[in-house]
Amino acid sequence: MTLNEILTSKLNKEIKEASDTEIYFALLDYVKELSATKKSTKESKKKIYYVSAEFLIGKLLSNNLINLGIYDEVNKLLSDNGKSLAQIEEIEPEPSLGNGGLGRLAACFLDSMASLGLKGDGVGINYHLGLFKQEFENNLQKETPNPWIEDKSWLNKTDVSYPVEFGNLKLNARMYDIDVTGYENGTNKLHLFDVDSSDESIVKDGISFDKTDIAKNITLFLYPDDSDELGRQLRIYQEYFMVSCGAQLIIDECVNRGSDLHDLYEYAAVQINDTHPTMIIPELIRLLTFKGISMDEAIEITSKTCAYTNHTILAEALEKWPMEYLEKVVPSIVPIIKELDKRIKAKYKDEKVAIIDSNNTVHMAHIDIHYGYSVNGVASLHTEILKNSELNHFYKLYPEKFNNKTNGITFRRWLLHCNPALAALLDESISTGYRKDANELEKLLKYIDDDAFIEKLLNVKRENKVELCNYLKETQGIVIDPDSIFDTQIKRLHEYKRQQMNALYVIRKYLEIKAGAKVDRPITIIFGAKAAPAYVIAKDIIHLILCLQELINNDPQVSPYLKVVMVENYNVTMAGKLIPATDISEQISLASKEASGTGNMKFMLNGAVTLGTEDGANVEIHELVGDDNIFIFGEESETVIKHYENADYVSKKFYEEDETIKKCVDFITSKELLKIGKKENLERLQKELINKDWFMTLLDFESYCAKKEEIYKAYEDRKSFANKMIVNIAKAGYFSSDRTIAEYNKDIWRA
Ligand code: 26V
Repeated sequence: MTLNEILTSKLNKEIKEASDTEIYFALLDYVKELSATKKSTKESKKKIYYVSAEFLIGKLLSNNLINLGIYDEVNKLLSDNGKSLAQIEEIEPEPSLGNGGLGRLAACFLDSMASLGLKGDGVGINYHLGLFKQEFENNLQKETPNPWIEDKSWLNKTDVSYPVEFGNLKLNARMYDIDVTGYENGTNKLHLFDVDSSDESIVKDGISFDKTDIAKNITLFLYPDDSDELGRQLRIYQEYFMVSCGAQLIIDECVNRGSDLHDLYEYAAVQINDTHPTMIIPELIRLLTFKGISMDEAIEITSKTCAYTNHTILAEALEKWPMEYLEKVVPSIVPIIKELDKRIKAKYKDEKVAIIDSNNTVHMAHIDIHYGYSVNGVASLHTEILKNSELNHFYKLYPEKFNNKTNGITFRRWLLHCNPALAALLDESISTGYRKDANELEKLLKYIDDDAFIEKLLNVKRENKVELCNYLKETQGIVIDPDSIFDTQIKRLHEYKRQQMNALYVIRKYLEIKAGAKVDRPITIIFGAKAAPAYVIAKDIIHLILCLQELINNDPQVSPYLKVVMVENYNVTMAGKLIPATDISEQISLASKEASGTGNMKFMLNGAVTLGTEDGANVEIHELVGDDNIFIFGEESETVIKHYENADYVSKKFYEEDETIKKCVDFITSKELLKIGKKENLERLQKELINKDWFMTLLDFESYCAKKEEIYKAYEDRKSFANKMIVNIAKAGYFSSDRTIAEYNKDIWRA
């Protein structure tokens, strides 16, 4: 049957006569049928289980069409019939099953495992409402539920179900599967566990709900508010729910494939994505002993099966649970955690490596490090910091466990899908080999100084900017100039990522323009960020940015030269539109704090030039592109770490001694801003910057502003800037998640 016949028969009418919604559901159906026919190419004994509380998969239709090799055909058929695939994509709801980088990484990894033909499935939770939807009201963030599951969706209900027992209740879990299509390769699965008793109707007033009704709420939201005790306990319920289902599934599947469980590690490699799935270790041990295996052996088997990835060194993000919570919620694994701790205490006297500390608090990462066979960081600087400072006590015990796996991104979504114009230019210039082997992007280097190529590349960028302008105008009523410089910072709102530093630059520029300074070319500073609902200062920073947007964009003296745009509800879909249109990629975290970053890689691949600190994977980007093709500023990680050790950074000194800093910080509570914003929020943020500034914004502010002026100036030499774009694209191949996954498989999983 031809594609036309298939769709027509599913629609029961001609494509011309069908609505976009009907076509969307017909394609959904067709893609699901087609992906079910694809088998993993590599027939190995071992299967990888990537266990993660987050899979930020984003919309799937176009990506699946690309991976199944039918995107162009579908696109053409639709346009021949007067329909637009882009329009149809708008109908698909975005599943927001992650917070940011960690969840998106998991999604890229699933794509790469399938694309490399590895047998590797994801295990997670089927959050009905995912991460909240962000709305702006009175220049403040408001959270509302974000439903994504429809009668017909990518989810396939299965008959697989497992009991999960908590302290005070027993739930019956059901498995749902989403197909993960590989790029011209086999299909794997993302297994998402759920309960039939989940009840969205208990959500009232924004995103608040009864946190005690576990049977109804356990799969409602991603990370419910953990600022209170009930929220934190609900998180333990969710985590145990996920890993208990995962462990039961792994054991069942391995037995079905021939394991006698004594050799489980030959059949399964379990990758623990941050500490959220850590309880899979005691749970596997519990289940193995339940099957008659001795405690000693169960521990050994589990340790040879599980590997841990660390994604942050921020102390507040490393999970620690009071023993009394675990006793209440997951009593069946408490004796095992105590046994694991007892063995460590018998071996090592150092309190710092204990699992249960003297306050009776359980350190989840310590379980992973002692009882997993691999510990990896996500960029080379991050891994070095883990080895030399954060986890040094453990590194001394187990040097052989520590390894680095620099993050990557899937080029299917972050190039082929989000930037078809650039992909077409690459096809025409270096042929299509880079689609399978990202290192072939280096062939682009021969176009340096090639005027004809440069013109085409700049045209692609300009087309993408125009497209973004149209989209923002239509969807958010925001008007921006495609001939301005697009300078973009999109990522979760966190003080360490320092959106506040960018906002202070905006203030500085605003004051300069007000005072008569000339700007060579208009600048558009774009932000996109969600703040955790209980993270007060992060929400204050959003408030400041929104107030600046209102002030500046309505000031006829300034707005022709400077615009601020804060996009609402920044998500994967929005990232796919912003990144291809961006000129300057803001990666300005305080050195040592951003484990890797992956947005930095997406921007580079799409021809944006980085303005950043020597942090996370920026360091590796810098090494690859060289000094001329990146704009680096700020204190280095070693200096920053010393400041923390000596507790000698005093932000107030910078505020008092530097006139410009003082002027910018004072402006936060100027009469102009107080007319627009809320005094309480703006004052709180200002005080935080003057008296605390834990992430040293004022320390780097001067060098940041100087670099920003330098990159804006460099932009004016269009040819030389285009050469920088070329080098960035050409060197991005290293950051393909196919490379990352190949390394995980070679060094850790060996599947
Ligand atoms: C979590 C939390 C939760 C409590 C409040 C403070 C806080 C701060 C940070 C986090 C991050 C948790 C882990 C995480 O998402 N890490 C990110 O992982 C990405 C993929 O490896 C990496 O690129 C990012 O640099 C890293 O921040």
